Amino acid sequence: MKMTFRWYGEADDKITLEQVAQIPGVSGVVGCLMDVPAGEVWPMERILALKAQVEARGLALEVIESVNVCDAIKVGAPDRDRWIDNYRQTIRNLGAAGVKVVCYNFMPVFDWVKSDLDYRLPDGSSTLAYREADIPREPRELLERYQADETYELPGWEPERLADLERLLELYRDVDEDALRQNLVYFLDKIMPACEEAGVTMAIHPDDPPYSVFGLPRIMSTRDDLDWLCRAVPSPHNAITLCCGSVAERPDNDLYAIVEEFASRGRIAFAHVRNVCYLPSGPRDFYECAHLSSAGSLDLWRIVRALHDNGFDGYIRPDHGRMIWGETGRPGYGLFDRALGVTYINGLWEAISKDEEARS
Ligand SMILES: [Mn+2]
Repeated sequence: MKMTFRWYGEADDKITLEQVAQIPGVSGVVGCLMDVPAGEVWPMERILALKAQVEARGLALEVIESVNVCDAIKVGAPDRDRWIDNYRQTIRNLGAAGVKVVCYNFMPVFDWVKSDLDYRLPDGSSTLAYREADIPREPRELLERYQADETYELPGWEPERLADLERLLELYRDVDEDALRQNLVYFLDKIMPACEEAGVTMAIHPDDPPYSVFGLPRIMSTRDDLDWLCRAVPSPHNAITLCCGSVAERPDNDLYAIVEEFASRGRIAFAHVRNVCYLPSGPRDFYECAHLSSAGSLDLWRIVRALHDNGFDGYIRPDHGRMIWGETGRPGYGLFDRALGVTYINGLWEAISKDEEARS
């Protein structure tokens, strides 16, 4: 297990690399180039500059989140091969710089949906929440809500892309789940040889939330979806980002069984470990709580044990944290609560490992 921490880069993150390096037990940064538009090639010199910056702090740059897949590839547009060529070149560049895992998603239009970005908990902390009754009927209304506060800069919600919302929705009008599945396999089949050559593993992030929102197709929501993709593209370079929170946002997903199964099959390249707290207001309502098991609805000890006992040796990171201790910034991506998450997950891992050693 290699513990990492997501960092958006000097221009886009209030958190410094020095702060990340001071979190005990973090060996690497999950990096990205926020300003390269989806579809364009990530320039080699930019990747190397980021790597040098990260390594100067004693951290590794082996995971990227995300290299976004552009809409032309997702909808299977006539010119998609041109964009796939670009993606392939980005993979080659990243591999040459020592990157091992690329996290991406294949969700149409919205990378994630929440009803609240500033949901207040009784202890005064603030977090993200999803309350179905509060998700507007029209996607535009949700975006307006997000954009009302200009301090929110949300990954996956690039302003230029959002300005084009109507055009985007139109683009997906004839794309049903089957078409989206075919487009995903087409994309992966085309890039797998480059991944194999470059030593880069593609790790798909499950849908967040794991069901259709605004009538758009979703194809990475359940155990069977993950299984389908592993079989459709059997290369070991086609793998999963097991995001515990996203999977558990659908209570009929058996998260622990999914972690056990895909870890033992060697298909989890990257794990996002977090907790959620289900709300009584609706079967799909929840907020993102502290990582600690007793703070929410998930058993983090069971999750970490399922990874550990099934031979998981990939990258792991804490996921969204609350805003605590007066911190402000990118919703879900403050320093303090995620750092607590790192320490907690490392503690669980140490206890589980030493228990096993003591027994053997
Ligand atoms: Mn995640």
